[in-house]
Amino acid sequence: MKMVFRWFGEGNDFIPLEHIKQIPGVEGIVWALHDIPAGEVWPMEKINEVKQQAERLGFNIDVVESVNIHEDIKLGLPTRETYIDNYIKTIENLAQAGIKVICYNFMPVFDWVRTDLFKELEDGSTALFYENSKIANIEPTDLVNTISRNYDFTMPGWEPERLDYLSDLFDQYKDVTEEDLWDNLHYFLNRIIPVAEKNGIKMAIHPDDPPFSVFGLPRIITNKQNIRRLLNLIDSPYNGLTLCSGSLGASEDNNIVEMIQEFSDRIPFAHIRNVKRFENGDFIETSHRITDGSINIYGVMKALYDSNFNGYVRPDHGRHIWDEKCRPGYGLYDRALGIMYLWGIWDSLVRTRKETNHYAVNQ
Ligand code: DNO
Repeated sequence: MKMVFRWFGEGNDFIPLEHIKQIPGVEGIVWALHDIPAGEVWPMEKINEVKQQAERLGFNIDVVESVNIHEDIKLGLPTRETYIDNYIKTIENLAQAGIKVICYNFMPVFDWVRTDLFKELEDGSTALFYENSKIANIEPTDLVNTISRNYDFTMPGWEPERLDYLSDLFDQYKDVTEEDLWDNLHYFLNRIIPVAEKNGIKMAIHPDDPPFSVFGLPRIITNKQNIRRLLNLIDSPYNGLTLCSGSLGASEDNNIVEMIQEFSDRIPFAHIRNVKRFENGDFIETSHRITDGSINIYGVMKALYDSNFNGYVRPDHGRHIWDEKCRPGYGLYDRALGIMYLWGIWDSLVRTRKETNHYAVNQ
């Protein structure tokens, strides 16, 4: 397991790389060029700039999250050709800089959706929260205005180029069914997976967050059956999955451990975090600890370990604790605690296997 940490870039993240360096066992940063709109080519100079910043502290930049997909590709419009050509150019540029994994998603309009970014937990910390009844009674534009317009930074997944044309986008998706979305994803993969293969980059699709339709938009990367379908669309190790325990875990029908057991050889990258689900379908993000949420984080780590997982893992959204001023979900403190929890489980699995082998040898 290679531990990595998401960082939003110089001048765009509250956390200096020097602080990330002090978290035990972090080998690389997970990054993106957040100022390049979806659909445009990522220029070599800008990629190299991040590489230099990271390498100064001994970090790799092997994992990119995300190269976002232009809506015209998801909608299957004729204009998708140019955007796919640009995507291919970006893959080639990233390969030149040594990138190994590209995380992306295929969610229409919105990436992740929550109703409250700073909901208080019992311990006084705050975290991202999803409230079913609120979604049922709010217009998407109002949600955007209450959630994401209050900051002087752009949140990933809520970039201005999506939000400024919200009602047009909703109109365009009016007649797009889940099957249309599958077709458009298949078309996109047919063009990019051969390029990814040639360039040694694994494409790792992120599941939909939450894993069900929101505001009537189609969503397809939501459960085991659909992930199997995605991986079978093109049966190549370069067509992979970002296993996100928190996104998939927001639905009680998803058994993450079983998914890892079935798909382990197609998971180059994992996001590990916990969420607490409520009976009415609401959910809140919690600490990574197994007892704080609904997800069997120990089981997730053990399933990865048992499959000899050698990919990249990052802690995912944390709570906001100790009065930290940070991006929602992306503070330093709780994600660092999360890492130590993940290492704790991992190291004891390694230790147990060693001791068992030793015992067996000495019998
Ligand atoms: C939110 C993230 C997502 C994720 C994308 C991957 O915090 O988990 O924005 O990066 O869905 O493409």
